Amino acid sequence: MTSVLLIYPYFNNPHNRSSFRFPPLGLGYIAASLRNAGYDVDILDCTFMKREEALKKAKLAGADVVGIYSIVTMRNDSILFARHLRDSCGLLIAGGPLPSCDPVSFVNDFDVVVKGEGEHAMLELLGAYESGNDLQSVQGIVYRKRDNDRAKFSQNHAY
Ligand code: B12
Repeated sequence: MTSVLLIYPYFNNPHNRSSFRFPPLGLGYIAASLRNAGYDVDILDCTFMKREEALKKAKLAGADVVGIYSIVTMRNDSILFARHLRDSCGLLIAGGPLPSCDPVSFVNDFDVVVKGEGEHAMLELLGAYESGNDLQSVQGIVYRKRDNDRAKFSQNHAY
């Protein structure tokens, strides 16, 4: 069955003395939803890692499908992971608060951007990926369509 890696590209600043740390709740929800459907899912939480180590782990995981979280402070790192994994996975998906409100700035580096909640959208995307179907039927996503070598955006509205 298709394997999935979900990445939380937050790197804690070693000078940060605060004892508050926040696990990637949204990715946990998505992982639960996919695991309930029988998928093999791992979460890579980079909070206490160094970039080099995290990039290596992500590549070694060898997942078919990679989903990466982003907010404004994680934008550069989410794109760094996407470029690093571009050629080693079958489907690269961006999600979270920033891709939800600015999807177009992610479509060059990702195959698909999910707008809003990811639990159901990821299930639909995995279904389309496994059956080789067009993404046209998946609601709430933005992706690049190639039409006679001209790239154009397609936006499937969920609401
Ligand atoms: C709690 C919270 C915090 C906490 C903890 C953050 C954490 N790591 O959990 C604290 C206080 C630390 C925090 C800090 C900051 N936060 Co804050 N935070 C929130 C808040 C209120 C809730 C986040 C949450 O837990 N949501 C619930 C989970 C279940 O939802 P979720 O993470 O969004 O995930 C769902 C979807 O986004 C989607 N999804 C998520 N990831 C992925 C991945 C894929 C592949 C897919 C397909 C889908 C997907 O599916 C998930 C499940 O439905 C949101 C506002 C909000 N209402 O969402 C702001 C919010 C995320 N924070 C924001 C900001 C700006 C910050 C700070 C930069 C503030 C600052 N100036 O310091 C810092 C950054 C911290 C950092 N780590 O870099 C912004 C992000 C804006 C943006 N567009 O990027 C938000 C949206 C608030 C806002 N409206 O401005 N934050």
